[in-house]
Amino acid sequence: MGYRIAVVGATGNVGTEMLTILSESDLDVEKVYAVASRKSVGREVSYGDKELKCVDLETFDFTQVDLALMSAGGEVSKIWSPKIAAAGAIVIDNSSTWRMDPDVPLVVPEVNADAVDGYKKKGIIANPNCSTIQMVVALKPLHDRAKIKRVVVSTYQSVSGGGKKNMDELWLQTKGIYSNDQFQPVNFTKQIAFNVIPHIDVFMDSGDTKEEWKMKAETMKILDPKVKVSATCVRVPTFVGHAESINIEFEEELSADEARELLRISPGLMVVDKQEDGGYVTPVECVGEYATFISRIREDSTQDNTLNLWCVSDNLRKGAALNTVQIAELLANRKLPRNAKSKAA
Ligand code: 2RA
Repeated sequence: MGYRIAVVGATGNVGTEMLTILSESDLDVEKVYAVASRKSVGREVSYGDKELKCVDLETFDFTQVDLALMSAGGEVSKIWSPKIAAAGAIVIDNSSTWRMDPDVPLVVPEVNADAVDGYKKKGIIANPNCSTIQMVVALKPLHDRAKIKRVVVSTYQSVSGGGKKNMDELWLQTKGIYSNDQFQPVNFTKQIAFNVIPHIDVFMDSGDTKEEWKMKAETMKILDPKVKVSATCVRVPTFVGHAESINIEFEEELSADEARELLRISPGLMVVDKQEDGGYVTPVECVGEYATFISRIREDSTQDNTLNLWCVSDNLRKGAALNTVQIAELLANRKLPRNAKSKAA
């Protein structure tokens, strides 16, 4: 008997990706439910070559599923993830709500797969922030080889990270500029079309934004609490695909050549790195891909034991939906039992 899975937030950017990736996964799936808010009940969503009708989160019986893949926003997760766990299902939650809870594992399978066993505490596993996931997949093999002291990262984050409404606004602003229509930013603080905005999520007392704090705190929880991270997170006018410029200082010497060969053989990564026109990956090329791409690997001539690299990944896939399904696959490989509270267990 396969797993019965609820995708909660099935009509959002990440929810639709989770359904697609589930349909492509080797996971033994018996039944998938598309769960959404009341306003989307009855709406059809694609699950591979099938169509699923959305059912109502408020009335759905979660004792009939073994896993709930959540991407419905922080407020919904705060209320519903514990409720769903209490119904006996294991929740893999994409919001930031549970990530720093000491009783909730924060998991990137290529980095800290064994942490997934911590799900037994609260029945909840947290999926990290998209910009954190792609970075730690790249950092992990380098950290194991030469022990990372400090990371300085600048991100170039596509608007899809903020949901469909942001994608619609970029499109409208771009059209507005070409057609000389006047427009006022709605979801963004300033014009995003043909512009970049150094502000994602809210500002904190430190002067960092919460997105920058997430990259710091989550990397310490997933990879190593001793690794120092300084982040600047920027919204750029692309639709899908986050890019990052990463400067990494190591305890030990690590040449660019050695790093390149190490990354080339590491899980979840694809190295495209030639010092020539087009010898690197750009966000439009990562869309729909599972891999995190690494380019521009080079020594930092201004500081010993320090490398620079460029990291690009589909923020809706590895940054969210794919990592979530990979965590589900980890649980299945660990023979996760079916929901004991199901009537037909
Ligand atoms: C963003 N990382 O890009 C945040 C949330 N997905 O908007």
